[in-house]
Amino acid sequence: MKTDETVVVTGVTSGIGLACARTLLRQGSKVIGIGRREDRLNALADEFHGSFHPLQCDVRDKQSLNERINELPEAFATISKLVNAAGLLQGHGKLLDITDEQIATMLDTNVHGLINVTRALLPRLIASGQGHVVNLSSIGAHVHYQGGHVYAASKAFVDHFGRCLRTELVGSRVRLTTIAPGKTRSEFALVQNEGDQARADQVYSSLTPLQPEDVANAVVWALRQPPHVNINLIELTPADQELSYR
Ligand code: 8X3
Repeated sequence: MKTDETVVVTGVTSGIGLACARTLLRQGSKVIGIGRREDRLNALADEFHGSFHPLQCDVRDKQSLNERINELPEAFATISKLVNAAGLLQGHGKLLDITDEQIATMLDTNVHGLINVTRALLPRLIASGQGHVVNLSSIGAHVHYQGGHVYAASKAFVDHFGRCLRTELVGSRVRLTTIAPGKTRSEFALVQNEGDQARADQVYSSLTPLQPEDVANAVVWALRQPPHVNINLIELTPADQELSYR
């Protein structure tokens, strides 16, 4: 399927963001990938030459983000879709067990970063006449569990921010979808555990986790609905993920 759309994907260098980018590129979309790791961005640009534009940037850095977006080459300047996939969890335990720095990193990335990218791109999405924002939230936004605190609440922000933004987008031809996945095997657990692979593996030891591609399928399905259909929310989890703490 060849499309003429250009999609911005944040968090594109790993996990769900990467799976979304790969699925969209294989379907013929052009993708602008926002991420911090230059080597991985360049590898994608080599693999999808001409269809993938690397935008090396930290979503927390609003000024640099806006500058880089304003410098986009003509072939990638008309943007109609945004997938906000950048997000992270850092640390373990109760609220007093995590550091100020971990709290700031999660809030700056999951909340401010998502706001920065959305505000930077919204004028282009509106101008396209076929805009769509897909925000990656989490099952953690819908259930409460011990140890959730800052991360889960940051994802509840994503959920509620999306619902409110959707009300002001009605009539603008910009649709908005929230995707709330459960445990998904990716570098997410490695980041949470500061690179400790054994501890990261434990996160998925009691179940068969979602793969990033499972979540990407939901994202792309929502994007591919006819223009009169807005998918508001998709919540998906591993079949064997415990939800009794709802
Ligand atoms: C993380 C998913 O199930 O670990 O977004 O809370 S879960």
